[in-house]
Amino acid sequence: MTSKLKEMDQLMREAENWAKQAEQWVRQQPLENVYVAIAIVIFTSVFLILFRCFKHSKSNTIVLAGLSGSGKTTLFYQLRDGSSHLGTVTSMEPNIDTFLLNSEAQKKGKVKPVRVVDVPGHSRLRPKLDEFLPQAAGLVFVVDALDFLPNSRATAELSTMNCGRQKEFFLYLYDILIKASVVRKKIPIVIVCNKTDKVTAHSKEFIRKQLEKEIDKLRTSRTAISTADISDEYALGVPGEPFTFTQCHNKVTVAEASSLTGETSQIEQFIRENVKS
Ligand SMILES: Nc1nc2c(ncn2[C@@H]2O[C@H](COP(=O)(O)OP(=O)(O)O)[C@@H](O)[C@H]2O)c(=O)[nH]1
Ligand SMILES: [Mg+2]
Repeated sequence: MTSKLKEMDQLMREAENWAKQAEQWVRQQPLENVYVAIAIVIFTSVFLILFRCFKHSKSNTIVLAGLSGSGKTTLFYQLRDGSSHLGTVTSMEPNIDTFLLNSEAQKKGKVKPVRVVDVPGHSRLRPKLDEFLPQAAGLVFVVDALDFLPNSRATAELSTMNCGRQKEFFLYLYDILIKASVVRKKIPIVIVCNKTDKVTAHSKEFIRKQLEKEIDKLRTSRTAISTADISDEYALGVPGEPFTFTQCHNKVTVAEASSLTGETSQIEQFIRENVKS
């Protein structure tokens, strides 16, 4: 016991010695050096504090987008409650809630809650998307894999109304991909081929290829009109090469899901990759 006390005493004395030597050294320094040292300490502290704040403010918002009827609201409830709340009506206001993913409910305290925004697909409400995109850690673009008929023969046979819907659909995705808020912040996007519980649903590979083809067409026709001078839009892909999602500055992946039956693991994985605990 006494030896421990002695050790402590010795240590204290050494520390005092060190402090005295440091004080002497500081006194010998020209005043400017001391000021510089103080400035460095203040600067570093401010930097560290800001860094911490920035780290904490990392977004946990996931935005759900896509045409109405693709299954966004069903997905929203599936992620939150693990059930589909059958019979959802067409929403006119975004559904917003912050929650633990239902599949992670038992990990309470270990995982970060996710803020999910379900933006209605109605064309009049699309500007709402611009409100939420700047805060997004990721965007889930829901595609109705049942209602997907993009090949030219089928399109030719479609009624004009359906044809318009297809066009609207491609334009919606295209407009998101060229948005400055998406490209500059490199917001990761997952294109979800939904409703795969039905056997007639198209595969994600098929949908990916068709989307790339249609976006390629839009890209050529659109850049011919605007000379890409519009400041809040970015040109897509590599000039002279057929468009693929891998050319995007942000990560664009394709996944499959059935929000009705709760097969949403690929979406949950995307969310967890982008909303870190
Ligand atoms: N078979 C099937 N139907 C679905 C699926 N997800 C949604 N639906 C149906 O598609 C319709 C539109 O869904 P909703 O979530 O309201 O779409 P939203 O307009 O994008 O919000 C509803 O009748 C849903 O029951 C799915 O994964 N499989
Ligand atoms: Mg909805």
